[in-house]
Amino acid sequence: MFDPRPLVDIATAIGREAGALVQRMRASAVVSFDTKSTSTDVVTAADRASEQLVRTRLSELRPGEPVLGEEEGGTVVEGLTWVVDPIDGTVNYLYGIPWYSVSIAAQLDGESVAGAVFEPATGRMWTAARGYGSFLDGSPLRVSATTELSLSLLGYGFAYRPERRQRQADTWAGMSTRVRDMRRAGAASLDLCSVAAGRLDAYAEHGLGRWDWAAGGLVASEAGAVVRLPGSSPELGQDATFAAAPGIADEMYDALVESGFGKV
Ligand code: LIP
Repeated sequence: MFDPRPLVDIATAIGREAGALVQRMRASAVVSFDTKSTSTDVVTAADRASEQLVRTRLSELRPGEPVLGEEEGGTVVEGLTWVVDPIDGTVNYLYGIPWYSVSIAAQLDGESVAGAVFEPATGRMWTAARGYGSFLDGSPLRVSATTELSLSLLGYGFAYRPERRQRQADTWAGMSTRVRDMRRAGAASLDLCSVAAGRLDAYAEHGLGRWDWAAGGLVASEAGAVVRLPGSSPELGQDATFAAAPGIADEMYDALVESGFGKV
């Protein structure tokens, strides 16, 4: 039987190396930076250097295996593909908010089998291997036991494009009276890990890249979360990512649909 755990070890080791580089570079990397899809969608020299380090190390440790990365692109193939977000939460990184990660996943035929989400600012390491559970610094993770929607804490996000943000804001306004409270933390990989740890009861967002959810989605599902990845739930929207504790997953899903989440 295929054992993905050695792939977690590789993702963990490389994630730490890239995270150390990201931290070393921060003072200079945030002085001048480029933008991508909009003027608020930033990319720094640290994003690029981190992805280059990950690619170089993967070519040494796993020669010939393809890589899909946020900054240099790539494609997911049949067989094994490495999926990399060199800095997830780049705006947080730019502002010095210590909530960003280096996210590295291994996908088999497009499905995550191993993942590591490393927090350079704190040194925390989130890991998961399909069928073997998920962990924070080696301690097992389990989602919250929440069963009441009105007592749940919902994580969410916004796209970069202004015209979509207004529609998203309308949805989040509709949800605000149906849950305990809401958090917009700015790093999808860590939002998904937060669901795994019970720090959020649910999380939903549109428009994420595969690199944003590839590792964190596995951490969440291996901790017992109900996870719906882009393309799996048309009612939530073709590019929706959703994760929730099982006790509220159906109710949260329905509430999001009723609030118009599927139409943003
Ligand atoms: C970010 C995501 C976040 C989303 C941001 C952005 P990046 O990824 O982690 O959840 O709301 O718009 O996509 O760009 O920092 O890698």
